[in-house]
Amino acid sequence: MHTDFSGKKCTVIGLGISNLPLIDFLLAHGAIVSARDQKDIDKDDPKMQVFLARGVRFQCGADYLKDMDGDFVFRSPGIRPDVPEIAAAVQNGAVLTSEMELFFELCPAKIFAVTGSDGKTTTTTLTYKLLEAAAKRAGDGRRVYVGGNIGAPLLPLVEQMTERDYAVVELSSFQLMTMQRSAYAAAMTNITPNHLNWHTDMEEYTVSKYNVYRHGAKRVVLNADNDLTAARIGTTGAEEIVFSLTRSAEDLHGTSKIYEQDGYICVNGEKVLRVADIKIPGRFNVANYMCAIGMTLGFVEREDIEELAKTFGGVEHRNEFVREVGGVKYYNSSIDSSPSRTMAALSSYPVKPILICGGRDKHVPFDGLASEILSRAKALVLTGEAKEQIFDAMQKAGCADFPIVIREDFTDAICAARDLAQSGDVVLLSPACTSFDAFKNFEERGRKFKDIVNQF
Ligand code: UMA
Repeated sequence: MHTDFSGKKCTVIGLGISNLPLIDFLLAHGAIVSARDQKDIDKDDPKMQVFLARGVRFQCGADYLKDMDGDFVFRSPGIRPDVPEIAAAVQNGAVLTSEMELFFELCPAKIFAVTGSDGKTTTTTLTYKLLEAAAKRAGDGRRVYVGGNIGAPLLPLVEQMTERDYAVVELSSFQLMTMQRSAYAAAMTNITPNHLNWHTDMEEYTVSKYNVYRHGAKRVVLNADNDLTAARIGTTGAEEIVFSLTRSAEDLHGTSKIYEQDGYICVNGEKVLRVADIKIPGRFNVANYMCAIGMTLGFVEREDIEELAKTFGGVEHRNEFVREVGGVKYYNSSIDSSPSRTMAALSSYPVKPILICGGRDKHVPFDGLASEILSRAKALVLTGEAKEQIFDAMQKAGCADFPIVIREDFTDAICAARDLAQSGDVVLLSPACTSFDAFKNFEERGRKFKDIVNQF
């Protein structure tokens, strides 16, 4: 892609986390920027005032996509590339791209990219932390960056990156769908049905994910336990590192093999990490460690992996260990805004947790969750808008003797969970609902939970 924006007309669609810093970047490189969003902008916002003063033209509301032209069109991840107005602009000669594609185009650092339906944020974070330990050990001033779908745009930092640095990027299928470049090392944690209200079908979703390596990745890390990622083994033309929670070394085929044997994660016959040393709970986190170890193979030392495993308490709001009080361990998994995520969280703990659930429902049935709660939780505390709905599902599932407490107030709900708990128990916030009935977002809900628990 041509990256000289001086005097070029650039249309930026979607004014969110990815694209606001992109506008700064384009303005700094002499572009003429038109910014569009279905939502109206707040003209009193100092950021918007700066943009207006610098000549950015805004087109918002119902007609925000109308009459699109220009040399470049940058879409937000959540906007499909084939909406008719974008297709028409491309037909008229515009280059369709995005903040992430421009980052890949310009980044001099070695890029390590992680995608997948589950576990990508944890795997991205582990990869980042391992490379950071490696950089520290090298002591030569190289820096490690982390961003992408994880929530931090990397484009604003690209001009300070050098060839010696590492950039670890989490990529979503939305971002990957139009990607024309690949990372140095690319991982797919797994591919299972997801975002099918955005993608036309499973095929489109899967092919988008494959874009993470298809444009020249040197190293590909693949999960041999998942059909759609295992299907790529032997086809990528890159160094293939395959990992599995269930298969033995003999049953794996790749340049390097990562598997579990005698309680250790092993790499090509060598014991690398004792599984019991991994502080974050859940079998899926063992797989996330395998994937991150594959991504960083040859870059990190065994001691760095062990140190991380023993100390890393998890990504904030994802099965995050908060503290232990009176022998009760409290975990915050406020990110779990759907029943399927709560079901996955419930299966992560060695003891049956006392579960705190509820919030605003996403019109997804709670029936499957209710039976999981009956078999995998010790007790249930309900709060938030959806509490009655979840309670109804529990009754349908046959909860006669199962302890359920309902509390209107979030703080009261957490106190009720504490009162139910005895030494050795786990209290888990995994709401199965969004936070929007009472909070700005899941982060605010998770922080509130931690504040309350820290006051116990
Ligand atoms: N908008 C439109 N028209 C549309 C859709 C959106 O005008 O059809 C506007 C919205 O009004 C909004 C703006 O576009 O003002 C941007 O919204 P956005 O949420 O689509 O994008 P960002 O704020 O830039 O956030 C994106 C990712 N969001 C999505 O992919 C939907 C964030 O991932 C990511 O952290 C961020 O870029 C930084 O890279 C979030 C996510 O939910 C966490 N990702 C999905 C996932 O992980 O499952 C893919």
